[in-house]
Formats: sequence, structure tokens, C-alpha cells
Amino acid sequence: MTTTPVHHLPPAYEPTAEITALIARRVPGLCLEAPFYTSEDMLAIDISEIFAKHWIFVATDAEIPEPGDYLTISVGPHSVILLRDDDEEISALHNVCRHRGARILNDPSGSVGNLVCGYHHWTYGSDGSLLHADSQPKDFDKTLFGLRKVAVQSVAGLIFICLSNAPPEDFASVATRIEPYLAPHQLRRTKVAAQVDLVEDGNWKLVMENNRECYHCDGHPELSCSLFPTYGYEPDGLPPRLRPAYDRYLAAEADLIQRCMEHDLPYQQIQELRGRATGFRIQREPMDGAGASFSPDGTPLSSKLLGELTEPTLGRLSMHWQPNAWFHVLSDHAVTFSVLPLAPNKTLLRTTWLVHEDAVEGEDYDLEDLKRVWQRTNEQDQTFVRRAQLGVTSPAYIPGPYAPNEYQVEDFCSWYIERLRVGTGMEGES
Ligand code: 3BY
Ligand code: FES
Repeated sequence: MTTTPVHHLPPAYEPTAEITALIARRVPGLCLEAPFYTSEDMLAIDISEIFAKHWIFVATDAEIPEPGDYLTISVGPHSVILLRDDDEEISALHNVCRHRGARILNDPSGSVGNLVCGYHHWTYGSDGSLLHADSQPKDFDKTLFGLRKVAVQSVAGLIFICLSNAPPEDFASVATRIEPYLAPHQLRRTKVAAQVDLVEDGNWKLVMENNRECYHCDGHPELSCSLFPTYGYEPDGLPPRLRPAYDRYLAAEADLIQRCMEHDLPYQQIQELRGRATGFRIQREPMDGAGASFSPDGTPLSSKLLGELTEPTLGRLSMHWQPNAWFHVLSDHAVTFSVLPLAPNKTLLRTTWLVHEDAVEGEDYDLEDLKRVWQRTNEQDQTFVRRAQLGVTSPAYIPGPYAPNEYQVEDFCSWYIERLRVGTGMEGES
């Protein structure tokens, strides 16, 4: 006899009284209290309230170029199959067999025809529909046992998923606004030149917070060839030593705006990092030196520009995404960064370098040169994050104040606390 399956979500995670108190008493302008970075209970609530209820960035179209290509993405206890289906569309499916629950795909990436569970060989199509289940009664209704779908959207070649059955609806308007900035770079017509997974010895929020400020950027000698040291400062808050760099920045910004207008490219900042479920910031920013790429002198690192672009010097299209990503999209290549928690004090940072699909390694670009700045920067940040985790784990830690040029760290923490308060019923949706 066929039993009609009952779809039910796991029970909502109930925060402990201690966690509720921590969320309620967070003081704006100060770092978070230690348990936000160290507690197993807090990680569980981060996964259920933040990672499972918001749109998170997990991959690029270029990572699954052909029908059948797949990735498996782990988000806490969830495993999601990202697959290019037979119609060349991207689908996202829970990697959980509808028979007795076995994990179906067990490699991080690969290529498949149908999806075959290795336990009792239930066989699913690339759209998740159940095609075959051996030895079932005659009235067994296969249509009731397709793989459960995960919400997925590719925006100009960047893939976002949401594990919730009711994903935040503001994503559509965000996608509409970021698409015109990204589209000219045609990320769907790129290939992966390199991908590096770095496991950081720190909580995922320390990894994100570190990305959201450049107060520490004198620790990045390679990056400072292309990133202005004035990042995050308001003109009236500039230390005098940065005045010459700021004048250089203003000149480069004026040049960049001119070029964007000539090429009809949007460049203005949109900054909505808090006060909404899908928080983001996008803008085109000038780069130091020759202004084209992350090379020692700022000249391009790949001679084949992305898409149909003809202008190499377009600065960096920079996008920050709450809760888990940032992006640098240049004229000659793009770099994406995705952050996923592994444990309270362990985080996966996945960095992906994309070049034009026809660019040839060794001819159009040198792989080591292409990777150098962000590989070194990530390693330097890894050290900062490790030290921060060690410090916040000490009983002597007391949350300190953010400086004005760390305003995006405050925006990140405020967004995070807002979302926990909304998710746990402490306050209504704003
Ligand atoms: O991601 C950014 O925009 C910059 C680069 C380095 C630090 N961060 C603020
Ligand atoms: Fe997948 Fe049995 S658990 S076929």
C-alpha cells in the first residue's frame, strides 16, 4: 500500500534562555559577546535562523557547465545537490533519498546521468523525480517520492540557494537591481581558472567581520597595490597620512565614473546591508595603480577581457552579501568568496577565480599571477581570524568598540542580530 508522505519541517530550534538573553542585550557599536563565536548552541541557531532561512551564495554557473555536472554543498546538517539538469537549467535538491534517507551523492563534485541512491538503488532524474524503485507493490505511486527541492536562483551566473520553504521575497528585487551591474561581465561565459578551499580556525562571523573592514589592510601588502588604503574612511575622519592616497582615490574615481558613463555601465553605490532579509551592497570602485586588476602595477592579469568588454580599466565591481559572501568582478577576471560554517571555531572559505571561457592558461593568463593577491590575502586573513578566535575564547575577552571605518562590520553584526530577533520572534519583520 502506498502511504501519502507527510511533509513536515524539523521543529524550530528553540534558543536557550542564555542565547535569548545574549541576542536581546547586544549593544550596537560593540563587538559581539564571546558565546556568539564559541558556543555549539549558537552555531545551531546560526544554521537554523541565518543559513537555512536566508539566500546564501554557494557557487557559480561556471562550476557546473554541462548537463549532469553537480556539486554537493554542506550547510550544517543539510547537504544540497546543485545540478545542471538535462534542460541545462540549474536545480537544487536535498541530497536525501526518499526511501530510507541515505545520502545519494557523496563526492563534492562530479557528473551524473540519473541520481542513483547507492543503498537500494532508487533512481531519480536530474529534476529529482523518482524514475525507478525496485520491488514495490503495483500501486506504488512514484510521483509522491521525488527528491525535495531547494529554492535556487542564478543571478548573472552567481548561484544562491535558500533552504527555507518560504524564502525571503525581497530577493527578487535585489536580483533585479544587481543584475545590470554584473551582466556586462557575462559570468555565465567564464570558466573556473582556480578554486581554493581554506579552512579557517575561527567562527564564520569572524571571517565575515574581517572582510568588512580595511582597518587591518596594512597586513595585506600584496592587496594594497590595488586597494586604496582609504577604504572605509569618511573624508573628515581621514588620518593626515592618508591624505595623498585620498587625493589619488578621488582622481581615480572621477576617471572611473567617466569611463563607466562612456560604456553605459552602472557604478553608483547601493548599500542596503541591514534592515532587510536580503542585505547587500554593490558598487564599482576605482583601483590603485593602473586601475585594471589585482596585479603589482594594476595592469590586467588576463588578456581576454570578460564578456564583450573592450575597456580593461573598470576598477572593481564589488558586492557584499549578507550573510556569507563577497565578490570582486573586474574587467579581466572575477573572484568569488563563499563562507560556510563547519563548527563554532571552524569555517570553510571557498575562493573561485573566473576568467573568460576562451582564455588559455599560459597564453592569456598566468595562473599563479592570477591567484597571487587573493591567495596571499586569504592566508593573511586566516592568521587574523585565528588570533581573533583565540582572543574571544579567553575568559578575559570583553567586546570592544568598532572604529568609524569599521561601519560595515557594525552593519554585518546589526543585520545578524536583527535577523535572529525576527527569526526567534523577539521582534517583527521591519
Ligand atoms: O571585500 C572588500 O571589499 C575589501 C577587500 C579587503 C577587505 N574588504 C573590506
Ligand atoms: Fe535510498 Fe534505500 S535509502 S534506495
